[in-house]
This record gives sequence, C-alpha cells and structure tokens, in this order.
Amino acid sequence: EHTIFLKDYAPTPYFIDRVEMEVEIAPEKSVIHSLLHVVPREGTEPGTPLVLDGDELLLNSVAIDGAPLGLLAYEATPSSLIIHEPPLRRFVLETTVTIEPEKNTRLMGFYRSNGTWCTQCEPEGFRRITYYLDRPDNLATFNVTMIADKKLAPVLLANGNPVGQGDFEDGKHFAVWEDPHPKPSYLFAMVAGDLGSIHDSFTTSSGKQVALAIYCEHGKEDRCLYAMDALKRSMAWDERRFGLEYDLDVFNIVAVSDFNFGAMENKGLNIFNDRLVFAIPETATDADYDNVERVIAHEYFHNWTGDRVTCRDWFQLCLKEGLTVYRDQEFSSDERSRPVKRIEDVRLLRSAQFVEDAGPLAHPPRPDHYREINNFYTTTVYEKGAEVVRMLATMLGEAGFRKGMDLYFERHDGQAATIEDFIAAFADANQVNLDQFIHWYLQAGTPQVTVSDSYDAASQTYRLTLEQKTDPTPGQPEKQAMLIPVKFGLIGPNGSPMSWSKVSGAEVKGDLIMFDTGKAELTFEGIANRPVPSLFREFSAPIKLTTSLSAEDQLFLARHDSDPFNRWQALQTVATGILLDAVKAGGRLTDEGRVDALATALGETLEGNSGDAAFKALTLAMPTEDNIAQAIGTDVDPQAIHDARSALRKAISNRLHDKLLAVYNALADQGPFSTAQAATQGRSLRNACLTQLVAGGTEGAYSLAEAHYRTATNMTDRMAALAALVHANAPVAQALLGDFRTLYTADPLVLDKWLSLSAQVPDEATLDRVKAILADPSFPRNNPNRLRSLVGSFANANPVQFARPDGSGFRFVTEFVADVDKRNPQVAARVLTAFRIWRNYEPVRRAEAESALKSLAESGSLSRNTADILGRTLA
Ligand code: HT7
Ligand code: ZN
Repeated sequence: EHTIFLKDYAPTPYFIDRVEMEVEIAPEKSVIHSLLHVVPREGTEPGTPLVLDGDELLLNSVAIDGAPLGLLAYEATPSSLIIHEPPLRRFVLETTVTIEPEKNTRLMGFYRSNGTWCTQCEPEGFRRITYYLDRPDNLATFNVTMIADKKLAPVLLANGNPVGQGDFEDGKHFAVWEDPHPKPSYLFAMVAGDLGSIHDSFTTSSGKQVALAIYCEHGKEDRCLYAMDALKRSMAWDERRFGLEYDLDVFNIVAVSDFNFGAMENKGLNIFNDRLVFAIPETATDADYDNVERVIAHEYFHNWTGDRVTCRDWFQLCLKEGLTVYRDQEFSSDERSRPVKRIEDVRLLRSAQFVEDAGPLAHPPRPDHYREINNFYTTTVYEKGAEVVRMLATMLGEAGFRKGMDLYFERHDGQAATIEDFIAAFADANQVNLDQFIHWYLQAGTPQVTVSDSYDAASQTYRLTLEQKTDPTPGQPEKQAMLIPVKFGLIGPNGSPMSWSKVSGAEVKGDLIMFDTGKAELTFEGIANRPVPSLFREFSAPIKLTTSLSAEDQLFLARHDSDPFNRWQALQTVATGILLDAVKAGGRLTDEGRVDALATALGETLEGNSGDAAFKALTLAMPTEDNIAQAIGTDVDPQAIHDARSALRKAISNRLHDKLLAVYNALADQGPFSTAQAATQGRSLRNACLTQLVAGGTEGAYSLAEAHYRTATNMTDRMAALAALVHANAPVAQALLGDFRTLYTADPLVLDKWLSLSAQVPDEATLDRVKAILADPSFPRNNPNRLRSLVGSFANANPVQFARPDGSGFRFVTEFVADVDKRNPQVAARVLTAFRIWRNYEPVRRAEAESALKSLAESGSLSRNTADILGRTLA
C-alpha cells in the first residue's frame, strides 16, 4: 500500500492564500460553498494541473473567477478535484459540496456530537469539508460565514475574530468570522449548536483586552470554571516565561462529548473532549484537575508553537507536539511541585514510550515514512519529543534556551518550519554545534547506558566508565552514538557533595557530562574517599540506565542525594531488584532482608521531611506490572509478575502498617475542599497510605477503605478507595462498584471511571463482565470515551486478564477492533496498539496473541489506520 516518504517532500505548484467559505448548516445535510484564492508558484509550467484533496465529498458545482467549468476541464472524485489547465495567474476557484455530518462516525471533518455540530481537521479532516490543498505548508487567511437555524444553533463559532452577524426571516441566522493570521487547514474549526457558556477576560502585557469564553452542554457551566482559571494562568505564564502574548480579540473553547483525542488547538477556537474541561470536586479527581489544567495549557501554548509557527509537513509533527508538551510540563512544574511533576512525567515515559520504542511500532520522533499519519500521534512524538527539547534546555540553560526560542520565532513566525530550522535557531542563538544532537530526532529506540566505576585510594582518583548502546528498531539496524547530557554529582561517605580538582576523559560542563561517544572513561582527581555517584539527576536524558551500584549504595542515595528525582529512583531500583528475583521464583519473595531494608527506607521517607507529601505518595507506589515486564524483556509471564508485585506490596504494608495508619489518620482533617497544593498533596499522601494498607489484604484495611469510600466528600477520595479495593480484588469491590454505578448513572464522565475500574479487576470473571457491559443495548457504541474507558482499560491496564493463557482476552480485543474499525478507524487502531508487546510473552501467550492478530488480518477489509498498525505489529 501507499507509503509517503519525507525525502519526497516538494512544495505544491499552486498555493492558496485566502479562503472565503459560506457554510449552510442543516440537519442531515450541510452545504459548503468555498472561494479559494489560488496563486501559481514561480516556475510552475503552463498546463500543470491543480490537484486538491477531498475525502467522501460530493461536488455540486465548480467555477473559476465566476465562470462554471466545462466537464472536460476538471475531474472530481470523492477523494480529489483536479483542474486540468488552470490559469497561470491569480484566480478564484469556486466549489460547492454537500456533506452529511450526522453520518460522520469517524469524527474527522464536520460531524455532530450530542446535537452540536463541530469540526476536527488535524491532520487531514479539512478535505472532508471542502476540496483543498489539505497539507500544513499551505497557509491562508480565512473568512467564514455560517448560516443555521437560530433555535437549533444559536451559537455559531469559527476561527479568528467575529466580524458580523444577523438574522434571516426564515428563522435562520448567520455569523461571520475573520481569521487574519494565515494558517494551515488543519487548524480550521467551526462549532454550531445550542450551548451554555461562561465568560471572562484577560489583559495581555501590552494592554490588549481578550474576551474569553468556554462553551458546553447547558447545565454544565459550573464545571468549566477551573478550566477558565487554568486558561488565564496559562496566558500569564506564556508571557512571563517566553514573552509570548495572545494575538486575537477572542479566545473560545468548546467542550464536546464525542472526540477522538484529548483536544485540538484550532486558531482562536480550541475544541476539547469534555473530560478535559469539566472539573468539580464531586465528579473529578485531583488527577482529572491536573489533566484539565495541563491540556488547557497545552492547547493554548500551541497558539505560538504550532499555530504561529507550524509544521512544513506531517513528518515534523514533533516540532509542535514535543515542544508544546515540554512547555506544558514546565507550566505544571512552575504551578506546582517540580520534582513531583518530573517523576510523574518519567513514569509515563517509561510505561508508554519506552514500551513503544522497544517493540514493533518503534519510530523516531521524526519519522521518515508513514502509511497513515493518524497513527503517528504517539507517545514517541509527544513525550520523547518533549524529552529531546528538555535535553536542549538542560544543555543550554534557561537563558540559552530562551535565546533559541526567541530566534526561532524571529525567523519563522508565520511560516511552516522543520526540525532542522528549530535546531538551527538554538545552535545559532547560542553559537554551539548541535549536529550530533539531531540524531535524537532521527533515531528510534531507547539508548541503554551502562555505568561502572572504581576508586583508587592511593592516587585519590575515581573512574567512571559510561557505555551507550541502542538496540536495532524496525528499519534501523545500525545506531549512531547520541549526545547524552548526564547531570550528575558525587556523594561522599557523610552524605554531602564531593568536589574534585580535575576531570578528564569527556567534556564536563558544570554538573553535566556531555557523553557523546560509544564509550567514555572519566577520571576525577582529588577525591579523598570512595564516592557514590548520582547519575542522570532529574532524569536528564531519556535512557535506560544500568549501574553496578549495590542495593546498599541505592539506599544511601535514597537517604542522601540532594536530587529528589534520584532519591525516588533509588528506591524504585531497589524494589525492581526484589521484584525481578521474586518473578524468577514464580511470584514469591526470596530475600526478606532486602525487603526489610526497603521498608525501613520507605518508612523513613514517609516520616521524614526530605520531600513534600505528593513526593512521599509517589515513593510508596511500587513499580507497575508493566515496568517489571519491561525490565524482564522476554518470556514474560504476567501472572508471575502480578503475584510478585502483590507479595511485595503486602510485605511492605505489613511492615509499615502502624506508620501508614498514623499518617493516614494524621491527614484525616482536610477541611473544605480546595485545589490548593497543600490540600491536593495531603489527599494524595493519605490515599497512597490507604492504598498501601489495602494491599496488605487484611479485613481491617478493607473496612477502612469501605468507610473511606462511603464517607468521601469528593471524587478523589471516593475513587482512591474504590480503586484500591478493585486492584486488591477485595470481596467488597463488586458491591461498591455496583453502588458507584447507581450513584453516577446520569453522569457519563463519572461512568467512564466505573467502566475503567470494572475492566481492571484482576479476576477471571472480568472478561465476561466486560463483554456483558459492551453487549448491553444501552451502551453508547460510538463514543470514544466510553469505548476507551472499557476496552482500552481492559487491554492496557489489566495485564493478567488481557493476556489470559487461553487467548480469550486477546480475541475479545481483536474482535472489538474489527467491529469498531467499521465506524471509527482511529479508535480501533489505537486500541490495537495494546498488542505492541505480544512478542515479549512466554510461548503459550505469544502463540495465542499471534493467532488473534492473524485472525484479525483475515477478517475482511480493515481501514488503513488499523491495517497499518496490524501490519507493523505482526512484521
Ligand atoms: N494537535 C492535536 C492532535 C490531534 C487530534 C486532536 C483531536 C482529534 C484528532 C486529532 N488528531 C491529532 C492535539 C494536541 O496535541 O494538542
Ligand atoms: Zn499538541
């Protein structure tokens, strides 16, 4: 099938610099009338056809400069419009097409969700609205007139500023929107519907007033207040940190309930999955609040990194996504606890991106070919992309990074840029050579760094040997050495930092080793005692680290390292060591002494003041089953992993019981609900203690959690108790899940939590329960949130039941994919990525997974999205 290659990139022979659209919205059919101002590019030969993209379009009429075209002058199919010999001068191409938003279950282009008409155009949805040069390097200004029934759609929104509105006599009305900023078609948006709204305003640092609004289903307006607050804080932060101001008179956000992704950064009109807008204490957990804040910020930050400077082609996707994730991470770090945010981000990176990078779907942050671009909105493009930007910031420092950003905007504002442009701005602004650094964008796979050390007391020298290696990935058998910034410190026997008189063997800048060869041997002189090295502080590079440090050294770091990330990491490393041995023993703990030492260190962290409450909560969380599977690599038996982890958590719970209960009780009086840092951190630590107590498996802990659930006054506490009982498969879990469902039956977003937890119960009966929920005629079979909450959670968050040795979990998921693929290929393809680990299973499960995947391949015609993921997964 058709593969698109980066090397084939070429500008189009014509471009469109202005679009005027009139959109008549009506139930069932909408009519799109477009005037495209077309300009031939210099050098275009006479007779070169103009080829416009379409997707499921029906052409009604076509004209050039007002004159209808004869049948021989063009060729129209649902997927393209070709004008054979357009004039070699500026002209206006006029088209009319009819589309059916009600029938659009793919949720790409113009569709109807819960009565509201809305668009999703990234990456290639605009071609489902009108024939166009639907690629990101065509930038045009847009003027859009929307016409609709005033009762059905009193609200009419599009990109840019509102410039006109009025009523017609037949009950219809219209609105005109003008977007003065040239933009690619993927940033186009329209919304029409009967919506409630909240309003606010923001004054930019240069004194411009911006009218802010969030639109949503009537009755849910109060749920949007936190998002509005997050929006204003994001606007202020981007001015403070990057000097970036907003550039239109209005900024609108719309929450819709059927959405394929999280949210979309359309210029001046961000459209959101409602789960990432709504937040009130009764229905949203603290994690939901964090996500709302993060995604509101992310989409807002795209206004500069994505909209003002966009991507030349879709291979450059991480130019906007990696950079914007880095910016939203920094925003969250500045707004709350930086170390906690870093740990959370690294946990996500390891559990999603490292897994992708180690399997059949591995690709570089900037791929060089694709079959289906929708399948490249991946954790590699987003999260690894952000890590790569973070390394730049680490190496250049905050001021150097800012200089690079300033130059990037100075050079490329209003343009479609590439990764090379981005790197060049940082290199030039700081007068450094970043030639080797670009490999991070071009090479797939997670580098493995191995470290060994030795100390010579006689010469007072300390030697550190670093080696890097990246395994082959699909299509990339050979790997080059990367430039890896290693943030480090040496810690003396009394726990304080050590300095040295001289270092040789690799470039060391301040506290950074610039590790840029396959192997480096550093010699530090003037070291009076054997140090313990603290390496990759703040996780300064996205690598897998193997060191020769003993468990004692790790526990020393957990107590003495000045870097909170590495204090957390040290305890995770000790726990991983215990767990790997336990898995080898079939799920049984083998070294009580090491468990004692880990429990003691955890107890000290819990009671000490070496970190805030949220840090302590993260420390209590043991490596996940997926983390352990990844550390094992091959012949994975998920049941043994589950048993090993349960055994360790139980042992820790027993040993720390009194301390956990004391902290739990001490944090009981939370006062009225607040999203202030102290309050959210208090809840997170208290709930972490409860979760750990429940892992002990005692009746007392189960009763405590049940009482916690029943007396909870907010969703954070209620969900924490329920999730702890569900994950422990406590006898009371099913009854409480039933209670939860009854309580929240009218609230779809809260029901998603029920769907997700129901699918995660580590119990044989779960598969049948999930099947029954899905088969219920009232289950909303076309809503991505519902489908992902149920089946996505089963496939990705219930490792034992998904990988049942009889293969029934695998077959359930592949059959689901085949069915959903007919209506929404994007959702189907994403669920299918759960199989990216199939080759790592032990032989019985591996064979079952392969057979389920092969049956899917034979099941009939699959979408390009699903066929692409399936083909690569099986390759
Ligand atoms: N830029 C957006 C990516 C996106 C998307 C959003 C909604 C539906 C389908 C989509 N495909 C791609 C989201 C973002 O990264 O901000
Ligand atoms: Zn984004």
